[in-house]
Amino acid sequence: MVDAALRSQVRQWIVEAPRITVLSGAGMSAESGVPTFRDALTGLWARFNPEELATETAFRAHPQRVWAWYAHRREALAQVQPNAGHCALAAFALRHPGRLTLITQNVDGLHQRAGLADTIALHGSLLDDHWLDLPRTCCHTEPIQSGEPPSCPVCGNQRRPSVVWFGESLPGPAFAAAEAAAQDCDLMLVVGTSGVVYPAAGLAFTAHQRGARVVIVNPEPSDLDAVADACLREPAAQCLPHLLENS
Ligand code: BV8
Repeated sequence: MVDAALRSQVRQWIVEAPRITVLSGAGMSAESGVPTFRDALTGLWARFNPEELATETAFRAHPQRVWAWYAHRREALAQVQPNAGHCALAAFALRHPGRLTLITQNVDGLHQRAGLADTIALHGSLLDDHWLDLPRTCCHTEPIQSGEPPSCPVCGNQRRPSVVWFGESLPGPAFAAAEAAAQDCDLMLVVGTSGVVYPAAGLAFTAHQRGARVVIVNPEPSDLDAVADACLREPAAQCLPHLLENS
């Protein structure tokens, strides 16, 4: 049930906020048909935890299994489009240049496809890959040998998805920009995240501690509810257009 009065209050907070930071997670893309991170473990991968697949150790131990999981998720992305929530955020950013900073934990590129080119992508991109080990001359000169995973035909160096795996540090510049956006904002919208994964989830605490209002958009409770000034129990693609359009 939509809380229209709370939604209207949040709309007013948005109008009044000179600087808005958005922190999005997998729920942002749920209505585009992209399974949330936890849901992405179905079928062949149902028996694994994300932490058992999304790590360098898992990739080195089972390169074909891990590569196949990412290839499966990548193929699914080819069929999906940004949803009304992605588009509402991009349209708002266009109407208010420099006022909205978007930080995403998602690796699906949908915010960027909706028009938010300067999205801070904390966990990299499912659409790109790079060398697992430091590339040698042969990795640059020889054609990549196809396979699961593709590899260098001379030294055997493997390609890996350009996502941040568990146990890997986030890209320094991206996380520094995200921390600054959390520290400097007047309002943080936390959309579609369980708040389980760090250091990304910690950004909501940073915003709260710096005195920003924190608004959560999530049909379910999350680990970040404790720092929220308001929780809108609605799906992102339904809620964000109401919050952002005509403002
Ligand atoms: C780090 C890319 C420093 C990969 C991802 C041991 C060693 C090292 C670190 C750790 C450790 N133990 C713990 C840690 C920290 C670890 C961590 O947080 N673990 C968790 C599991 C406890 N973090 C790390 O490892 C990070 N690095 O700490 O580096 C370091 C380095 C070396 C040594 C020591 C320290 C790296 C974390 C990045 C992991 N990579 N993605 C891939 O995609 O395969 S994270 C991955 O999980 C996703 O990208 C996403 O960010 C995250 C899942 O979170 P959500 O986005 O919230 O998704 P989820 O499915 O959980 O929730 C969806 C939500 O949406 C739900 O609440 C649901 O209700 C809601 N929803 C559903 N529908 C809708 C909706 N909301 C709105 N509208 C809807 N329609």
